[in-house]
Amino acid sequence: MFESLGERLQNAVHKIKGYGKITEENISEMMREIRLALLEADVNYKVVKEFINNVKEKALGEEVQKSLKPGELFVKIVKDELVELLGGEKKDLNLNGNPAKLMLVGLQGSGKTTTIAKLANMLRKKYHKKPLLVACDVYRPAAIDQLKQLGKQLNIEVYDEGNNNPVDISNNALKYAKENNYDYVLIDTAGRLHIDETLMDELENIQKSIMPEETILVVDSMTGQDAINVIEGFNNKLKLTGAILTKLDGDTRGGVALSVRHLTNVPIKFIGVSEKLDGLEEFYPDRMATRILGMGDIMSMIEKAESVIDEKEAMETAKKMQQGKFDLEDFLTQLNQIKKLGPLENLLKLIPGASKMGLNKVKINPKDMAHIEAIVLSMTPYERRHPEVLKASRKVRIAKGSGRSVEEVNKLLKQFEEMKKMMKMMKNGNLKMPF
Ligand SMILES: Nc1nc2c(ncn2[C@@H]2O[C@H](COP(=O)(O)OP(=O)(O)O)[C@@H](O)[C@H]2O)c(=O)[nH]1
Ligand SMILES: [Mg+2]
Repeated sequence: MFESLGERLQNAVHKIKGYGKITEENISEMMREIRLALLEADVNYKVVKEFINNVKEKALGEEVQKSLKPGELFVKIVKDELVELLGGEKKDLNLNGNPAKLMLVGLQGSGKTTTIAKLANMLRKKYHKKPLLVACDVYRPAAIDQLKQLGKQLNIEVYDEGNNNPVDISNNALKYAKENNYDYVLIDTAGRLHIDETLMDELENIQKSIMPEETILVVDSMTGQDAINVIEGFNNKLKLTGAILTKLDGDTRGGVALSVRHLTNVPIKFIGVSEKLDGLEEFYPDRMATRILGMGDIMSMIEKAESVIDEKEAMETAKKMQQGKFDLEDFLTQLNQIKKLGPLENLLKLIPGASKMGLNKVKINPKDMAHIEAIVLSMTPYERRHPEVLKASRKVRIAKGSGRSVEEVNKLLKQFEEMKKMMKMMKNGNLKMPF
C-alpha cells in the first residue's frame, strides 16, 4: 500500500531527523521533497499546497526552534498533518435509523456491489443485526444477479423488483424492511463510466425519498487524477456522509486516498483490501499515517538494528529470504544478529500498536533461544542447508547432541517451515501488517 510514497516521505523525513538545527533553508529543501513525493503519488495539487503550507508554518514556529530535538518534532508535525489530511479522528457509521438506511454511490466498476455485500456482512458480524440488500442498479440485469449471488453466498436477503423504478424500489424495500424487522437497509445503486446528469438526478431522488443516514461514495483508489473530478461531481450533487476507498490491495499510488477527505470534507469510513467478501476494513487515519510513514517507533527499531547489525551480512540474508533460499545456516546467523539487539521484549514494544496486540506483555525466555541455537548447532552444515533430509534417526542424533528432546527438534523444524512460508507471503506481498 502506497510503497513508493511511503518510501519517499520516509527518506525526506529521515534526513531531517539528523539535523540539530532547523533553518529556513533545510526546511525548504525538505518541503520540496515532500511536495514532489505527494505530487508524484497523484495527490491533488490543492491538497498538496495546503499540506505544505501547514507543515511549513508549524515547522518554523517557535516551539520547533527551541526544541532540543527539532528533527523529531518536525517528523511529528508531518505525521500529525498527514493524520489530519486523512480525516483526523476515526468516524463511525451513523446507524441510528430504524432501520438504518445506507446508500452506496459511485462510478461503474468502483466496487459498490462488492462493497455493499462486504459491509452488510461486516455489520451483521459486528452488531449481530439483520441487514437487507436492495438492488437498485436496474439497468443491467447482470447487476441484479451479481448482488443476488453475493447475498446467497453470505446468506443475506436481497430485495429486488427487476427493472422497476429505483426510487419506488427503495421505498418499497424500506417498507418491507420495517415490516420484517430488518435493522439495516443497504441500497446498491447504478453507476456509469462518467458522471451523468440523468443518473445523478435519479440518485438524488432516491436520497430525498428515503433520507438515508449514510450516503457513501465508493471510490476506486487505482484511478488517478480522474477520480478527483468524479469525487467533486458526486459531492456537489448529493449530500455525502462518507467515502469508501476500494482496491487498496492493488498497486495504488495513494493520491486519491490522500485527497478525498480534503476535497469532499467527508470522512473515509472503510477501505477495501481484497476482492473477497471479508476484504473490508474500518479506516483509522492515525494508523494509515503511521503505515505510510512507516514509523511509530519502528524508526527507532530500525536505527537500533542498523547500529548493531552487520550490513553486508543482513543484505545477504535479505536476498536469500527473497529468493526463498533461506536455510537453517542463515537462521543461525540471524539468531546471532538478534542476540546483539538485546532483550527482544524491548524491541517488540517499539512496534506500532504493540500494546493493542499484547506484544508489550510477551515474555521471551533467553534459555529458549539458547536451546534453539544448541539444536541448530548440533546439525551438520549439510543438514542446515538441506533440512528436508532430517528424518527420524538424524533427529535422534541431534536431540542427543544438543541435550534437547526430539519433540523440541520437531517443533523447531516446524517453526522454521512456518517462517519460510511467511517470507514467501511477504515476498508476494500477501502479508498484511498487523496494525
Ligand atoms: N482487489 C480488489 N478488487 C475489488 C475491491 N472492491 C471491488 N473489487 C473488484 O472490482 C470489480 C468491480 O466491482 P463491483 O462491485 O462490480 O463494482 P460496481 O460496478 O461499482 O458495483 C469487481 O471485479 C470486484 O471484485 C477491492 O477492495 N479489492
Ligand atoms: Mg454494481
